[in-house]
Amino acid sequence: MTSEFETARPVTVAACQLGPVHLADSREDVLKRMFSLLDQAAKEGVKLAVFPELAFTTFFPRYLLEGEDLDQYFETEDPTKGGIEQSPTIKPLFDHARSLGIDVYAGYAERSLQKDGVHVDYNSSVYYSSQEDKVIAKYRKVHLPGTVEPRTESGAYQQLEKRYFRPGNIGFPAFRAPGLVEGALKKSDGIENLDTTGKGDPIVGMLICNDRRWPEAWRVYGLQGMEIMCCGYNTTAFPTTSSGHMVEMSLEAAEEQVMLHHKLSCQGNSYMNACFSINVAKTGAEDGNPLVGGTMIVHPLGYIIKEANTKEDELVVATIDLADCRRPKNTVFAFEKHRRPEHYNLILEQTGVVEPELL
Ligand code: CDT
Repeated sequence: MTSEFETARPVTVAACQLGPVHLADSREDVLKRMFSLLDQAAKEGVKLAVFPELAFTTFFPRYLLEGEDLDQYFETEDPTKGGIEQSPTIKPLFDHARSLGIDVYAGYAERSLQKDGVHVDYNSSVYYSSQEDKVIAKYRKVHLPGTVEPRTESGAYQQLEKRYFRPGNIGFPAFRAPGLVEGALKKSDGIENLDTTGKGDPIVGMLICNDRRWPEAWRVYGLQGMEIMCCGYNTTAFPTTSSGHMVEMSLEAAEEQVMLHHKLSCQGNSYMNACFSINVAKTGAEDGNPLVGGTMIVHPLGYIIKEANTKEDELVVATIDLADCRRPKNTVFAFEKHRRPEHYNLILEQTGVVEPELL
């Protein structure tokens, strides 16, 4: 696939799909499952392992919780005590990854301590670099689905992310991940007058679940040259109405529709931004609540390279060549060159729809 003008930049990556995490499952048990996926990944030469959204616990925003019942799901980050790397729940995962030389993306519920004991909660993910032995990037989910107040109609499905989390305040910052590809160009290599595009360490972006349905989010990363999008999710296996009821259709048809929209979002946006994407589900039924699967690694040309075929813990591995991100950009489709931002103001200014006047 690499054109004669591009240098191959291969890297082996893994989507670490998790099966259900039930209310009764201990953090230790979940960590053991994650270790086992990392061990398998190491045997396959994986350098980057991506885990789901809220990977360490059940998807708790489906429950109305308060006090300690809610607090137990959060990782407290006290900037005076070192960041998330120090969490007793998460540190063992990073330590294990480091011993195997694997980078990790993982989602978790972040309780960010401010001054005076106040805290702000986010649905977050971090990127741990095994070469640096530290978290080198954090993302806070921007597009929070659901409601602040619990739905009251009987039979309504709860999705309380808007209640438990604040929208992310970091935006969509792409970053470079060191140590993943050999021969990556560095600042110190004497690069004056050299076109370094597509020659450095991989450029990575992070999204969380619902964010993957927003082309704006992908594009902001696309404009930073993002080459690998990491996205973990917990997606209910049936579409719901605005009142939280399942759209009337058979369970099979419902799941098929959810899967279609998941795949359209990841494949379409990977194609439109010329990037690979590693999309990772927590799946199966968590205490009877079905989550869709669909874990997959997508190519910059939009096709699925590899996908999961279970709803259990499963490793999906692919060796991807980042030079393939250059290929669409060297054709007539080069979004970064030919875009017309002078016509895109509405996207920045407006929420809601303003229809043209009635005829
Ligand atoms: N976790 C998450 O963001 N889930 C949403 C669905 C929420 S409404 C059922 C998603 O976009 O997959």
